Amino acid sequence: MSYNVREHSYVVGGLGVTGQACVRFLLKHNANVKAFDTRQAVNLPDDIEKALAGKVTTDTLDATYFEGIDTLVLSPGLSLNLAQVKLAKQCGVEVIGDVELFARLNQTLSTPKRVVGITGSNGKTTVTLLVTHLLTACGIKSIEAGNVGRPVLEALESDADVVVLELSSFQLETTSSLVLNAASILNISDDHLDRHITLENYIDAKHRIFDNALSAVVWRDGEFVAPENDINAITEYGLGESDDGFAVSVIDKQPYIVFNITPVIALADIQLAGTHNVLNVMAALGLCDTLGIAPKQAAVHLKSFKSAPHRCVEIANVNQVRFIDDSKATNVGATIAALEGLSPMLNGNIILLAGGDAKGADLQALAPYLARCVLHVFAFGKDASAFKDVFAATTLVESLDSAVEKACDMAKQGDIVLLSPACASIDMFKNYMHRGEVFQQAVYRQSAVEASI
Ligand code: UMA
Ligand code: ADP
Repeated sequence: MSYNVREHSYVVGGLGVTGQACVRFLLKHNANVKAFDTRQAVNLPDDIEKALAGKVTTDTLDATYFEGIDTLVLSPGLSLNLAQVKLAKQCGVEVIGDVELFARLNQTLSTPKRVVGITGSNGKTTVTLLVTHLLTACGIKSIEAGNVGRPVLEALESDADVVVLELSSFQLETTSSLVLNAASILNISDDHLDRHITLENYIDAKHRIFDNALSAVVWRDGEFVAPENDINAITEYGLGESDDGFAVSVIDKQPYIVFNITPVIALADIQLAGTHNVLNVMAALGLCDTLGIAPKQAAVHLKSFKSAPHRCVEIANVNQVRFIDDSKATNVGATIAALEGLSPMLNGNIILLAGGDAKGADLQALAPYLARCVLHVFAFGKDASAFKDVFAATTLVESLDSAVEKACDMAKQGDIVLLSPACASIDMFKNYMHRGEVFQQAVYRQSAVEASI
């Protein structure tokens, strides 16, 4: 396949991390580029400011803007329903994302990079980092990219042989020819319904990952995660028993992950907490297997994997009350996983701190899990009141600081104070990292007060 950026004229839509990486890449390869951003004030680094001098528009666009342009590279944060995008299409401009650009350019390389694609509502970053770690530890040059934070065009220019690509539904919407050596939809639960409107649209976007996939790794018990197109090589995994693929079997009274009946690793030797992480490990081992690394060989390196922050991490233990930062739980599915994962080791109750922007999701699915192990919810942010509708023992608070203070007053020995908001952070914080840091500071302040009493 031939694709040469010099033969095209581009508009880059949106100048965040993705847009900036696209501009850098396209200019470096002598393409014709201009850009728009829907925000009146965009903070651009000096190199982009200089390179695009006079070529950044933040005003309304009209058809003359797209004269001589054949491709709009759209950032994932911008909806396909945006007026600027509709206008581009009316002007005959093709709308793609940076992942599609990567896909086309990768096929022009003399040795295309092998690519693993990972999507799902939860666990994408964990599995992406895990696969990268395991492949690297087994001697394969690998790099993580995509939604995990590194724009994919940077990975194209790296010396890695394998790109492990975390793909959001937004990135998949603008991708059509990505050839993946292995692909997986880890799970599906309500998320991003403010953009996709229906669960069906969200699922359709996720399933684009399988369009040109050579093999798939599929959670046996997951809803909506199996490919609907013809993919010959499928590896299944799940927490039950099975003779095929990955399963959990009890051997000498100890539960093990097994692959085609052969023991791979004892669950007790997996340091990542919670049953959802057992599934993540199986998905990662399955993806590595499709690249020629046998599960047993990869599993040896699980213990040197360091989990990313803000994902069910204990940040303090004060007077036998554990404080857990799960700020990355930005949807209902992730909070359910945290409650399910933590309840087996509970000696008391969970006090849950939650809230923010629910992104149009129905919180009702949380109700049975809250009823099972949660003593009280302190809810904050835009959709705080929705928690009251699903759990009576909910108090609305003004801030996360206040939630921590009230939770500390209530907590007894053996309890867990869990920040697992089930919502996006953007209404009150810069991002989920910022929310996690505010939580940590509030906990440390509070524990200093308690220590001085
Ligand atoms: N924005 C505008 N107008 C513009 C451009 C952006 O209002 O013209 C707003 C968007 O609506 C959004 C924000 O700015 O609120 C960022 O959008 P963006 O497209 O510029 O985002 P990038 O900085 O390019 O970062 C994107 C991913 N962000 C989104 O999809 C929102 C990053 O994933 C990803 O790491 C990065 O590309 C590199 O591939 C972040 C994310 O939150 C972690 N992803 C969502 C999630 O995981 O739930 C999908
Ligand atoms: P993503 O990149 O899809 O947001 P992360 O690995 O960053 O996924 O984890 C996000 C949140 O989801 C965390 O709160 C984490 O504890 C939870 N989580 C991780 N893996 C799973 C899974 N397989 N099922 C449900 N929740 C999960």
